[in-house]
Order: sequence, then C-alpha cells, then structure tokens
Amino acid sequence: MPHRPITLVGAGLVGALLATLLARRGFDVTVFERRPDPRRAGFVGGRSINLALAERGWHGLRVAGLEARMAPIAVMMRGRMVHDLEGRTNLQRYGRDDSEVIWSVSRASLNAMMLDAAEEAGATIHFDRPLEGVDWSTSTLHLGAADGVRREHRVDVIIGADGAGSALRAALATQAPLGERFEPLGHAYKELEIPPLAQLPESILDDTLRTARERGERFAMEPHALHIWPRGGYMCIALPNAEGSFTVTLFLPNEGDPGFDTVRDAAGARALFARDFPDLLRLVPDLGHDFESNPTGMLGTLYLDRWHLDGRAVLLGDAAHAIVPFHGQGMNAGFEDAVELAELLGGSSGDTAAVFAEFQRRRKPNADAIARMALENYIEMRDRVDDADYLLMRELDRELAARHPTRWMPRYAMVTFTRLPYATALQRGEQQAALLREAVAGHASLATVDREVLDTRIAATVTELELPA
Ligand code: FAD
Ligand code: E1W
Repeated sequence: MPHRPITLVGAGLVGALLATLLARRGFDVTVFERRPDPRRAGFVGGRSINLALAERGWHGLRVAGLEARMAPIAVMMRGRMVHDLEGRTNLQRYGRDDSEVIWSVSRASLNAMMLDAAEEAGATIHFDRPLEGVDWSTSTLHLGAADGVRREHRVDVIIGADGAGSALRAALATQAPLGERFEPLGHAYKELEIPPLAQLPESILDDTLRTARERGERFAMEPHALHIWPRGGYMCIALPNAEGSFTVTLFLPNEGDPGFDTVRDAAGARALFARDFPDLLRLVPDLGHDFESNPTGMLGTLYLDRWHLDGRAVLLGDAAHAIVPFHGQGMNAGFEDAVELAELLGGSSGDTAAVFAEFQRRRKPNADAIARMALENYIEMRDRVDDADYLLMRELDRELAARHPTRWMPRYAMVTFTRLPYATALQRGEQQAALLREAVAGHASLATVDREVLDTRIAATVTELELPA
C-alpha cells in the first residue's frame, strides 16, 4: 500500500529533519512554514544565533545523511570556561577527551542545510504560509500569506513541528483536552554579540588581544569552549561562531535587581555589565544597541498530557515539549523525536492512530525527564558550582566513572555523549547522586572516603550500562 500523504506545519530544525526522513522513506511530504525562505530572504548581515549540538543531535543528522555537511562548520567546545568577577578563567572539561565534546553550530546554517536536504529528498516546502486554523470537520488547513490572501489545504495526516507557540497545538486543543501546562521560569534572555577579533575597536584592545590580533587569531576568547559567567541568580554564556564571533546570551530574572524590569535600556545594560561582567563589557562593543534592538526571549517548560488527536494529527519538538535551554538539549531532543516518528511511520501499514499513540508512549517519559534535568542544570549552574560538597561529589563522580566505566557515567555525560533514553539518564543519575551524597557526607576531602565500601555498594546496586549501538 502506498504511504498516506503527510502535511507538516513548521520547517524549523525539527520539521525540516522530519520532512527529510519521511521523504527519503517515500512519503509524499508537504510542509507549510510561516516565515519566508531563509535561504532567499537571507540571514546574511543579520544576527548569528548558535546552538550546542550533542550526540543525539548528530545522530539525527547521521540518519538523514547530513553529518558530513555539518561537520566542517561546527566549532568544537571541549568544556565550560568559567569566568569569575575578577576576569579569571577556568576550563572545566566536559568529558574524558576530544571524543566527549559538544559542538557550536549556526542555527541559520543548520536550518538552510536541512531545508536543502528536505527538498532534495522530495519534500515540497511552502514558505510564507502560517497555519491559522484547522477545520477538523473537513480536514482543511487555513493558511495565511504575505499577500493577504488566505488559502485552504485539504489534509490527510498532519504533523506539527511549529515550535513552542504551536498553532496546530491550539487547533488540537479545540477538539480534545491536551492537558496543556506552561510553567514560566520567571527568567528571560537577551542575545548580544562579541565580534571577530579583527572587528573589535582598537581602543578596547589590551596587550593580550593586540598580540593575538597581530598573530592573525580570529577569536577574542578561547574558541573551543562554552563560556559561562555565573553570578548566582543570573548569568551570561557565550558560544563561538565559525567566522570568529561569539553569541552571548544574558539570562536575567524578569523582575528584581538585576532583572529585565530594572535593566531596561542601553544605560542599564552597561551599568549591569560594568559591575558584574566587566571583561564582557569590553568585548561587546554594541552592548547598548544589541540590548535595545534584540527581543527579550521568554523561558519556561511546556507540558502536555496528550500529543496527538487519534490518527489525524501529532505534535513533536518544542510544539509538544518546550523546555528551558540550560542543558542545551531542546533541539537534540526534537531530533530524537523526528527519528523515532519517522521510524514508526515508515514501519507501519498506515494505522496512524496506533503510530502516534506509540510515539507518545515512547517519547513522553523522555521529554519529561529532559525537561526536569534542564531545570536542575540551571539551579546547579547558578547556585552549586562553588559549593564544597558539590565539588567533592563531582570529583568522586569522575573518579568512579574512570574506575567503573561499564557501570558509572556522570549524568551530564549520559545526556550529552550518549543516546541512552533521557529517562534512563535521569533514573541512573539519581541513583548515582544518592551514592555520591552518602559517600562525601561528613568528609572535607576525598582522602578519607572508604573506596572499598563504595565499590562494593556499586557492584551490588548499580547495573551495567546498556548503551545504544
Ligand atoms: P522551532 O525551531 O521553533 O521551529 C518552529 C518552526 O515553525 C519555525 O520555522 C516557525 O517559523 C514555524 N512556525 C511557527 N508557527 C507557525 C505557523 N503558525 N505556521 C507555520 N509555521 C509556523 N537546543 C539545543 O539542542 N541546544 C542548544 O544549545 C539550545 N540553546 C537554546 C538557547 C535558547 C536561548 C533557546 C530559547 C533555546 C535553545 N535550544 C537549544 C532549544 C532549541 O532552540 C529548540 O528546542 C528547537 O529550536 C526546537 O525546534 P522546533 O523545530 O521544534 O521549533
Ligand atoms: C551545554 C543555552 C545553553 C546551551 C548549552 C548549555 C548551557 C548551560 C546553556 C549545559 C552546560 C551545551 N550546556 N552545563 N554546564 N556547562 N554547560 O552543555 O548547551 Cl545556558
């Protein structure tokens, strides 16, 4: 039996990957995307926004045959470079060696490459076509357009990859209760830019930067790291872009001091940076302009009890489970969704109600797990990085991973460097954390911790890791 035609809403990262995977499996795929074609309208000259790509994300690209296209433009990040108030830095490696790293990729390049791939695979993408509503009685999509003319499109199966503000989700909610809950974080973000070293104004260069520039270096800071300026209730991070710039993200509470309600304009932003991020102030020459012209992004976690309407429609990616960005896993998780859904659809005889139910059954526990770990990582990064017990636990965590490589893996590594289900990473991580807490309790250093007792406990209670091939 030929596959049923599939309509996708949203040609973002997840929608474009799913379109590629389904078209390659022989589905007739049509995609409607609200925005203009970014390959034509051009992000050139616009802001460069980047993302951390980890193993789960690479796997999605690999399945779609896109790994080799992306690899040359991805920048390796070996660890987090922590910047203290005095401007001192400390590189904390993410993994054991350069096989355990993450990668900074440009959202625009990734999106453009995936749109090319989807079209090459045979998918048809219509840009400037926002979904405005669905007439479920006739299975008709109502689409807007830049020319103001509304269009209708008859559908069979419809898939929503239209992001956190999903219009398809709103349309589903008119037919069945989805159990939708959005939990705002109470913090928001603003993106800023550190230009390539060659473009920094002469006046801000110190001796180190001037020498680096004379040597022809492209980056104003170490390129192979994710930079973090943790400051308690708020922080900045920066990820490198291949052309030599960094995209900085300031995370602040919505309200408070500092908060987006008190830091409101260029002067406020400069005062905040002069006090709390003085080394960054120098490197962001357009701070005032960036702060005032870039939008403030909201953060929170979206939970749904139900991702699908029988066999007619299903949601994936941020449309089904938007999370806070502090583990750098939103896109990675969405790519896992796309791979899973494409496999289920490709292997089915057309009973989409069964496929969608199975998709939700497999993915929802994992989406819930990464949502929780992303929130926990925020608290950990803000509050715990300089806590003595925490540092002892981290040290012992690494030691145990080295001594028991088949049983013990730090949670960050399970999430970032493997494709173990997120729910498994959460559950094993909790078990490990309990053992660590118990082991370091009352100890000022690891020297006094009884390794023999600990090793016996681990052998008796922690099962062997079963890593996906
Ligand atoms: P989106 O990327 O939002 O794409 C949705 C698409 O649907 C868009 O193209 C949009 O135009 C289109 N659309 C919307 N409405 C309609 C409509 N009505 N009709 C038609 N089309 C529509 N993830 C990581 O893995 N690593 C990171 O380092 C990382 N960093 C992040 C940093 C920040 C500050 C934030 C906010 C998020 C970060 N994420 C990261 C998460 C990541 O951005 C998302 O998880 C990912 O973009 C989700 O992809 P998506 O395709 O589901 O949704
Ligand atoms: C990663 C936006 C973003 C993306 C990320 C990460 C963080 C903090 C943020 C988590 C992390 C890669 N992280 N934790 N410690 N260092 N990095 O690993 O993607 Cl805010």
